[in-house]
Amino acid sequence: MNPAAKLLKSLNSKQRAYVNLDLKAPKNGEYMLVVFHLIPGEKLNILQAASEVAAESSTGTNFKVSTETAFSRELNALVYNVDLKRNLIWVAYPWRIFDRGGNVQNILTFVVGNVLGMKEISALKMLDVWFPTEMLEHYDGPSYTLDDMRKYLGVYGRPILGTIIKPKIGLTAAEYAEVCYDFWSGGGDFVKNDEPQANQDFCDYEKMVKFVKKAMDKAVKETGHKKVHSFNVSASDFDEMIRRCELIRKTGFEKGSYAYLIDGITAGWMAVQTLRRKYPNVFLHFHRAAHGAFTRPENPIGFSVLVLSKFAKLAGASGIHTGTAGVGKMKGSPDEDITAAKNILHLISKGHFFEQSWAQVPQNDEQVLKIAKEDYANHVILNDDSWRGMKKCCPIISGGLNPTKLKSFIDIMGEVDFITTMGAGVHAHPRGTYYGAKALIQACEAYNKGINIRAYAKSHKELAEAINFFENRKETKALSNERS
Ligand code: CAP
Ligand code: MG
Repeated sequence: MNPAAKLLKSLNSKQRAYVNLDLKAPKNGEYMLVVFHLIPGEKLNILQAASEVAAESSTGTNFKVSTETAFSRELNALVYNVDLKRNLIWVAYPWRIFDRGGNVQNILTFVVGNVLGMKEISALKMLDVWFPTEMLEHYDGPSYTLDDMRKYLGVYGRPILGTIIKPKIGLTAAEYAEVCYDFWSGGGDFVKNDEPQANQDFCDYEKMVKFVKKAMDKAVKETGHKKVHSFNVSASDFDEMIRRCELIRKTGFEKGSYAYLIDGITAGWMAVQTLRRKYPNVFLHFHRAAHGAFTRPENPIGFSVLVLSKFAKLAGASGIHTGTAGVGKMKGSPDEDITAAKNILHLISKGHFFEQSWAQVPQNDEQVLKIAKEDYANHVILNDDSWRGMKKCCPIISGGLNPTKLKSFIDIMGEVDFITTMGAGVHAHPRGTYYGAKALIQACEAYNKGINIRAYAKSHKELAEAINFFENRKETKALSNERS
């Protein structure tokens, strides 16, 4: 028997309606499942606090109300397991309580809304969430993916190598585009606006877009390689966000050469889903600025990087920043960041507590798979996995990285299917952005050839300078303008 069962007697009648430690088959497809770390507040025991969380995050409030009905009680979230030693609770949410039409914002308002502010808890952090196959088909999931970007760029077998233009803000539109050109001509694939870049008076948005196009055209012509720019379209309201998207689209960027970046937490989930639905053929880049308030390991109240990343995938992000597992400048760990990265990348992957299958056709549904196999008329279905499951969501690895750290991260990640963006790691190179890009490319070449970067640096000057600077903090001679 569940050791928490002895606490059942301590529940009042309202609380009892939100607990079922004998719930049969929580994975029967009816429920979205959640694990919280919970420390009770207000002298409650963990089961009392857990039932209050289940109530407030589904149908209830702090007292049993006379207006509830037999049907409304069917919609109660249910605490179905408790780990007294680790202060963990498992809650099953009948997912029919959520707004129809694939609305992610609504789910979050339920499960990490009021409950984070309740007096009945002193710690409440959502550590993992599990979506049943039956629920997945109601949510968009990613449309334009890293695979599409790879095809456009012709880049395989290595990470997409990117930068963020620095200083974070303060360059004019022309200066901004110059730095883009330097990075792309140095061999980089992908440039992003920084998360606060918008339409500041010293860097007019329209001019920035136009100059970036010129810089991209020049770099593509000179290098013979396609390039991508991720434009921050976060704005004061949806009309302005769409205006920026349309402006980019109408400046002549070909499909695949631009992405839309959204500050998903400060701009909000409606903005994320609006972009996913209006522009399914554009890479949707979810920047997670402000996520630390919820996800930092030392924060007792909030949710994990894994939970944020899974909801971003459900909402249709093509990629989301998942952290550098502590290799870079931000707080993080392999357990947090790599778990999140792998979980959104693969069709089936382990989380902290659940194994998530993003398949929409249950793997054992032979009948459907047989029909699909025989469905020659629509062979395209078999080539496009989206009918079978949610497409991959790309981990975007950024924050304090530089060429000397690339291998350390890849070794922890164990694979190269991600985008990495390095800001200072490129623009702080002693000889500037162009050489910083070259050093990044060389570090990746060294990795792919299985050569230690110090050995590789013996015949690659830009990498040697990067190692000197970033590892030994040895400033080399003043910036030289001539390009070797
Ligand atoms: C990185 C960055 C990114 C962070 C976000 C910055 O710049 O542009 O926004 O990576 O963190 O502004 O810090 P640097 P995360 O490369 O110069 O650090 O990816 O963890 O969400
Ligand atoms: Mg940034």
